[in-house]
Formats: sequence, structure tokens, C-alpha cells
Amino acid sequence: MKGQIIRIIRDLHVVSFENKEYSCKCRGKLRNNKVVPLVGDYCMFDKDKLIIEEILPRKNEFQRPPVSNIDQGIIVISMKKPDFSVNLLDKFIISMELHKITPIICLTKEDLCTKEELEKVYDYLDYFEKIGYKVISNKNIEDILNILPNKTTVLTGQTGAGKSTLLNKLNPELKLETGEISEALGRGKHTTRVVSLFELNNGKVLDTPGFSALDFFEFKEEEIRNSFIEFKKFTCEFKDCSHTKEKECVIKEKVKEKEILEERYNDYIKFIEKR
Ligand SMILES: Nc1nc2c(ncn2[C@@H]2O[C@H](COP(=O)(O)OP(=O)(O)O)[C@@H](O)[C@H]2O)c(=O)[nH]1
Ligand SMILES: [Mg+2]
Ligand SMILES: [Zn+2]
Repeated sequence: MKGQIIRIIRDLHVVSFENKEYSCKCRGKLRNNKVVPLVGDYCMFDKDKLIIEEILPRKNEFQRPPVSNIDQGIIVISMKKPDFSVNLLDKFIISMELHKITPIICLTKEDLCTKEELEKVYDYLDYFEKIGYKVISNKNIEDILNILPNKTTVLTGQTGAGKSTLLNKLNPELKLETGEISEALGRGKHTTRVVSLFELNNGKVLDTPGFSALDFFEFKEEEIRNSFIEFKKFTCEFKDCSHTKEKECVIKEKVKEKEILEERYNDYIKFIEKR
């Protein structure tokens, strides 16, 4: 049967199958194949013999933390403390797009804002919703639960944004430390933690808030361009228009007409220059 590895402790691989857990060992042949199993791997396993026979091909894989097959990432972004920033949000969105992870934007700390401050941020978020991203809030746990079924989900975002607080709400057993000083103080304690997925609402969630895939270096300019999803709605006259120095560029036109958010376009330029 096909299961998913949700925890690895030395040579014990805990496989989840139909909401039950099976502690398995790997078949010798698998080890010789040089496949090192990761948390998140889908595998073919024998639930009576408790043996993993085959690791199935991965959709994506990461080193820090070592996990695979991530479907979606909840980008936890605060309205204040730290202040909301389109540029930061874009960094997370584009890196997720590049790694084939569906980004979901989750706002926090709305309670710290005045009505005017909220409206300004909501205007930006309306744009992100309009181009196709899901926007939710940590106030509505139901909305978060609703995106989990049949997916493997991670939380990502800036330090202090509220990731640990949110994970604790989703799984009180985690008891993650929260607060500004916790990261520094908690470091020693957390290094021995085993990375694992926990089951919630028929989905899997990574139990650590430290997920980040913030790099553009290994990607081509074209891949970054395609990660700005709203650009794909328009076709420039030049077939391989880079939307930079070309004269007749529809994207640049749409930025002028304010149909494409100027901050997004500026981030595009920044990200391709960073490579
Ligand atoms: N006012 C307010 N504070 C929050 C909210 N979410 C988290 N916090 C606080 O923000 C601080 C940082 O949260 P934490 O979960 O540790 O952030 P992390 O670094 O992303 O894991 C903590 O003091 C939390 O209590 C929220 O929605 N509103
Ligand atoms: Mg934290
Ligand atoms: Zn163009």
C-alpha cells in the first residue's frame, strides 16, 4: 500500500496510512539504491511486515528542514510588529512558486492596527486575491482547517510574525515557544527535535515553523518571470520579452495603467537582478 513517511527516528520510519501509524524499516535494496528517505516521502510499504519497499518520486525536496512533497505553504505575515511589507510577501510567494508550493497568505496581528492601517494593507491584499491567491487570517481557524485536507502544508514567514503561535493553536501538543526572545533562548533546546508531520483535518502539517526556501539563485530569469502569475495573463509583442528594456511591453504598460501593482513589478526587477 501507499503511505507517507511522517517521522524518522534513526532507522525507524513512521508511515501514515489511512490515519494509522506504522513504524517501518527500509528494505535493504532501497538503501543500496542510495535513496535516503525523507519526512514527507510517499512510499510503497507492507503494513504487515512493516517494511518500506520503495520511495516514490518526489514533487520537491528541501534540506532545511529535511522534508519532501510539500504542496502548500502558509505565509504568515503580520500587519504590525514586524510591519507588513509587499516586498517581503513577494519574496515568500515567488520562492514558493519556484519550488512548486502553492502559497497561501495568512495575516496576523490585525488587532494591533487602526482602521486606517488595516485598510491600507487590505488594499494590497485585495490585489493578491484578485490575481489568484488565497488570503486568510489567524483569527479564523476554520479557514485554515479548510485548506488542509489531502495536502502537506508548511508554515513560513518572518521571525515574530506569529508562526509558532498559530502552530500551537493548530496542535496544542507541540507547545512551541513564542515571543520575541524565544528564538534565541530556545535554540539549544530545539536542535534535538525530530522533524515530523502531524495529521490535521485529513491533511499533514509540518511541526516546525522554521521552513524557508528563500533563494532565487538556482533559478533562471524565465522561471522567476513565470512565477509572477499575473504577468502570464498578458502577451507581449516580443516572444521572449523580459519586460525590462523592451520598448513595446504590455507588462510595463499595465503597470502604468495600475492594472499590475507597481511594487510587484519592482520586485520582479529586483529578483532577477539578484541572481
Ligand atoms: N497582538 C497579537 N500578537 C500576536 C498574534 N500572533 C502572534 N502574536 C505575538 O507575536 C509574538 C511572536 O509570535 P511567534 O508565534 O513567536 O512568532 P514566530 O517567530 O513567527 O514563531 C508573540 O509574542 C505572540 O504572542 C496576533 O494575532 N496578535
Ligand atoms: Mg517561532
Ligand atoms: Zn514585456
